[in-house]
Amino acid sequence: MNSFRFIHAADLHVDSPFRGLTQLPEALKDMVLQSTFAAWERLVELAIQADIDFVVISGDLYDGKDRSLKAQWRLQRGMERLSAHGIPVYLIHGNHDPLHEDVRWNWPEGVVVFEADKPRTVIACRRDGEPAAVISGMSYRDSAVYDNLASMYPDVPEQAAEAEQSVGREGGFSRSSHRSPDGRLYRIGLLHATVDGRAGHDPYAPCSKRELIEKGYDYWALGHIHLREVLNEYPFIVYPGNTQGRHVKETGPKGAYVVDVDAHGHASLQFRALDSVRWRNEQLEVTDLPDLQSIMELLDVKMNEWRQEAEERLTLVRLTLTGRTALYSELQRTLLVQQWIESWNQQELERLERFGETDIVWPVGIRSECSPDMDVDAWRASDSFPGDLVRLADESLRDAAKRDDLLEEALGAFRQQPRLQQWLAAQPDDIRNDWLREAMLLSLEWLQSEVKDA
Ligand SMILES: [Mn+2]
Repeated sequence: MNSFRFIHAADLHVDSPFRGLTQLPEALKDMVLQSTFAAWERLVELAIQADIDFVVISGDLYDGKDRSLKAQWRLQRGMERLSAHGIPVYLIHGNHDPLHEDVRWNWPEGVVVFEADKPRTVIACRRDGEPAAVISGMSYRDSAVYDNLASMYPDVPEQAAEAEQSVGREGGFSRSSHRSPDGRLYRIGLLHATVDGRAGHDPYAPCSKRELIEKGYDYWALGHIHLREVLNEYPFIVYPGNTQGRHVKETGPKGAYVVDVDAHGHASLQFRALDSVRWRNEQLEVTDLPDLQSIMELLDVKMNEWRQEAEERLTLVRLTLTGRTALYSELQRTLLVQQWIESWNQQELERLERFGETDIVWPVGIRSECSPDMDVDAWRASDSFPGDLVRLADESLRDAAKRDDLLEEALGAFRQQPRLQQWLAAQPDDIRNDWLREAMLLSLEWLQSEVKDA
């Protein structure tokens, strides 16, 4: 077997619209909107700098079925750079960018798009023309594919590749594709699929890990699940994750794998970050903090820590304050969180606008899940008025109709105001639950202090 090096990427989602970032200042919104394009350009740069033999992309290059021209054009420019450097790209289309008749596009020489009718198999060569791998792949024709595609992939891909060559289908750049010295080629399967079912993901092209292992391939280059994960080694079954996080549930570094395969078929994977905007979802424990000043200090310290970790990138962070604190009602009353955000954001805008810094850390939501410093469970178990209050709140949190009745009663005064009424009606369940829980805790805290004072 010949040693070689390739990049495995998936789920580029170029030109993602990033809806729901209306609160962001324009300059930051621009950085976010550019980020999926930027990740692609970094991928191209990485392929050129790291002396890659070829690139594989396992679906969802575009975010939408009707790819924007802008997205196609930026991909085209990158493909041209790779082509000029003699680096072929093997790609399939997934559920976000199915390969239907209206989206034909002429890529430069060296770009191989696997069709949607059935799996195809090609031989990928090193840049010196030596054969390296045999690659099977298949695109989606529609945005929902429920067939097990993996089961259709050839069991002996070398034979399938030979058959395709005999009818003139060649992969990458046309090169002499004689066999490697020991007649063995590294087997790669490009597949956009859900392996072993995943909660919260469309079960497209379902298959099992066991089945992929038994297929006899060396490396399953998967796409679809945006969370990076190596499901198995020998054979490798790999989700590289998306190249750029698109919302607060896609946290942490995002990028692609550089895979080195040696002459014995041993692979080593190296993750390389390609993102320019990084998402975080962080909980801050405030239990032991003595006063409001120390909470603000903690917020500042953490934000600056995340700035360091992001290495020049923009960080968008969702913050949740947690823990039991004697400062509970003070936190609510002073609107500390809002006041801290205003001063933090002011500082960040200044860094961006006056000094042109890009390593901005911006809160995209902050909430408090703190509870007062008291034993709610003890009250819950007690035969008392506060006990009734806790149990009523529990019950209403389980029963949405009951909860809404309570809120309706408490917030009745706002109904006179059409816009307020509209806003109230639009609030989702989790916000309503927060209100109810907070009302219960504040009442409980007040009741408890009354008892103490008496
Ligand atoms: Mn995707």
